[in-house]
Amino acid sequence: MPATVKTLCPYCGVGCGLELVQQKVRGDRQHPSSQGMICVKGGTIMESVTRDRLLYPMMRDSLEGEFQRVSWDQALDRIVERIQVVRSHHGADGICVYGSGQFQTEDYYVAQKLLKGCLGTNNFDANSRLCMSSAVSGYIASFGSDGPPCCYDDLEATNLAVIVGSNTAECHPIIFNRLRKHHKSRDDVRLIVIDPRYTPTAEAADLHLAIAPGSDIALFHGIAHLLHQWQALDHAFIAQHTQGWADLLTILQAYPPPHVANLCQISTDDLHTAARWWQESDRVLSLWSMGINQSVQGTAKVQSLINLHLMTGQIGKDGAGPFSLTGQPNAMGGREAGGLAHLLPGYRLVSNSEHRAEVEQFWGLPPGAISSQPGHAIWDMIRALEQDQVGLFWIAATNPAVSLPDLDRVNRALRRSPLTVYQEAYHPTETTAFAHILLPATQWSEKTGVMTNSERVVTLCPAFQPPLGEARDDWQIFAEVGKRLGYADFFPFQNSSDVYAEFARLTHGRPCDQSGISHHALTDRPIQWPCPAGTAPRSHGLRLYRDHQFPTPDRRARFGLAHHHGLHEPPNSEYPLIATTGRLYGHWHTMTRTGRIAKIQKMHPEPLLEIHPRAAAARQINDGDRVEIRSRRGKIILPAKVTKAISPQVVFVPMHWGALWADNAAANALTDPAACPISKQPELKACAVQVTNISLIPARCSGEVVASHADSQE
Ligand SMILES: Nc1nc2c(c(=O)[nH]1)N[C@H]1C(S)=C(S)[C@@H](COP(=O)(O)OP(=O)(O)OC[C@H]3O[C@@H](n4cnc5c(=O)[nH]c(N)nc54)[C@H](O)[C@@H]3O)O[C@H]1N2
Ligand SMILES: Nc1nc2c(c(=O)[nH]1)N[C@H]1C(S)=C(S)[C@@H](COP(=O)(O)OP(=O)(O)OC[C@H]3O[C@@H](n4cnc5c(=O)[nH]c(N)nc54)[C@H](O)[C@@H]3O)O[C@H]1N2
Ligand code: SF4
Ligand SMILES: [Mo]
Repeated sequence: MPATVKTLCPYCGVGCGLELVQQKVRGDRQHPSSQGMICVKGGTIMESVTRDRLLYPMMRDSLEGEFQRVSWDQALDRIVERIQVVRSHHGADGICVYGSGQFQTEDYYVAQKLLKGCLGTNNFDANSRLCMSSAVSGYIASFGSDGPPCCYDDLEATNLAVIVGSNTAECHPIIFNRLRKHHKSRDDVRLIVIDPRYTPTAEAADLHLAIAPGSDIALFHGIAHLLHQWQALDHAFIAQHTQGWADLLTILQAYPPPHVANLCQISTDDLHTAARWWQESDRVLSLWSMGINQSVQGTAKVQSLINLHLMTGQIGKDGAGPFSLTGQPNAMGGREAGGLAHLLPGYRLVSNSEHRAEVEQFWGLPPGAISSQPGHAIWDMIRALEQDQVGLFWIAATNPAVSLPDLDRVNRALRRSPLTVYQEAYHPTETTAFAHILLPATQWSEKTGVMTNSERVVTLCPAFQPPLGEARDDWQIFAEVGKRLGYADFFPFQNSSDVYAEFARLTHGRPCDQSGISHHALTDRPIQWPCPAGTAPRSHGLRLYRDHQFPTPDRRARFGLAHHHGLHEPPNSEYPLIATTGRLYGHWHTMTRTGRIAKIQKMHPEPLLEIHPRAAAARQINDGDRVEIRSRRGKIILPAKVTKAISPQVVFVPMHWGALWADNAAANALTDPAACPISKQPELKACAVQVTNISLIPARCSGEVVASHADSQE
């Protein structure tokens, strides 16, 4: 390993620069996004990277069989043979690939070329479907293109930060640090947090709106209603740069303050305060993540928030704008590379014939080679598995047996797959149980590639230690399969730098233009896009839409025109509480890394259920009692944490603990796969549940009693 290595933290979308000196991690002070700061996850990353790794390809004939070590040739031949059979018998749409925002951009790009180009199926989706998909569709619907318009310098330039459905303090800690420092140091800066839970983020707020889950659209429309009533709008901006205002105005009439206060379960005073602060602030920055995106109205929520910025001209200037906080380290790069079933590289759409033609020409494919049908989003893949329409299911860099909603149904669907390939870094994970072929992947630190963070800054992550065992880079595996299928000309890459160079050329002229970026240029410093070839690269401070020209046909932004619908599964007498799910500061997703780090295990030793004292008292639940949480789809058993940090009608379950880490604790045993019809992002933030204290049941016969209790509820 070289003496000092500069790279990017492979956890969250903040994208902090790391510096490794003799295997020790510290923040890279020169990185523009993080300025030397890191959190506990970045600081402990080196402790997990070599533990419990998948080292060799392995295969088995059935899910009941034992895995046998095989050579790469054997594994790849089996996959190639299968692809050929599926193509000739069912057509290429019988092949489904499910990837991840933890890929590097090069991995994503090569997979798109293989699937959407060579094979002619758009059935490539990623876990970003569960994460950023509503932000993508909201940006596209409002602005004409994906792309967060803001940058982190806005955190220090704003007068009012509105954090919506984001526990920034725990999930994007370094963004939160930058914002909190600015907030503390200035009297003219305010912070509003909108979240049903009183999170560590909410603790820092001047105003916390503990709205009822799923009521965000009502709140945004309520604020808009007041801004209109107070004549606090930017009429010039509305007239020159937007479309749909008259229709929105009609909708807003239906959201007078008392009605909104009732829908959101907040006081009209608090609603007035929020609107007043928006009116009084020169520069309003909104920051959002899963509390908005993971909803049956995800796209409409994003658009309703953007509406507020459009009607007050709060976009395209320092310290202002709607800013989605990206979850995974390279979900942004995935979007740029076209890594969802309806996208093509360079922020292009499968449904757009010009976009398809551009990509076909660039890849040297005949016209019509790229299918005009958007591929299966992940839940469509699950449905296709249920209907035996999938001949090959290929999962990479995600752990769907923990992270997808309605796990019981997912597990049954996965069992139907005739051949599942699982391309992973660790062994085992919960998903290993559903695989026939395991392919060992190199991960961060062992492969070179780029990642783009939430503010569009692209950072090079170099390999600084050798691959373990026989692990290969994800992009190499996809390229090798392409070559063996007879597409060698399409994969001429010697290394990932070649891959990136080709991808960067394909972004030329697009909103995410990075044709001026290369691995070589990134060895000096990170570069923010847009960066067209021939322009001077900048590492930070770029904002989109400064000229108020939006990438729609008439250059105008669109107002979102949706009413508040509420939850897909409202509470009732049988399931009276809303379970929401999310994250804790130390753990990362399904714990494949953080579960192996002692410091983090100590921080969060076990799963838990957060429940309000009133809801607990009504069920005779004391702190630490074992409780059963049951939804229409499944049940789990967790120790109760009785806390006022949550609304009485809501309980919170962390998403982290899958079957390998705790018995009966997976949040997704409960969750609802119902999804936003536009973004197809599921409602992971709310499902109706009942909660019962089972610690009163004597331990020695609890299993039996739990079972009979279960029966009586059905
Ligand atoms: N520590 C840690 N950090 C992470 C991750 C991790 O696993 N661990 N994962 C990364 C990834 S991929 C992602 S996507 C991000 C997620 O980052 P966040 O979105 O900040 O995290 P969550 O905990 O999923 O959910 C955020 C908040 O939404 C609130 N919420 C629930 N329902 C509603 C609602 O109806 N309206 C509103 N306004 N709020 C609601 C929840 O109470 C919760 O506090 O974090 C990233 N960073
Ligand atoms: N209930 C509920 N469910 C949720 C959420 C929620 O808030 N609530 N959030 C959703 C969101 S936003 C997300 S992003 C997902 C996250 O859920 P998952 O996608 O399941 O996330 P991880 O556990 O991070 O899984 C990533 C896997 O990739 C492996 N890996 C790491 N690097 C590499 C690599 O370079 N190559 C390969 N091949 N493998 C690698 C890791 O070992 C790990 O097993 O969960 C979603 N599910
Ligand atoms: S804030 Fe995110 S990117 Fe930064 S060190 Fe922590 S996990 Fe890594
Ligand atoms: Mo995410």
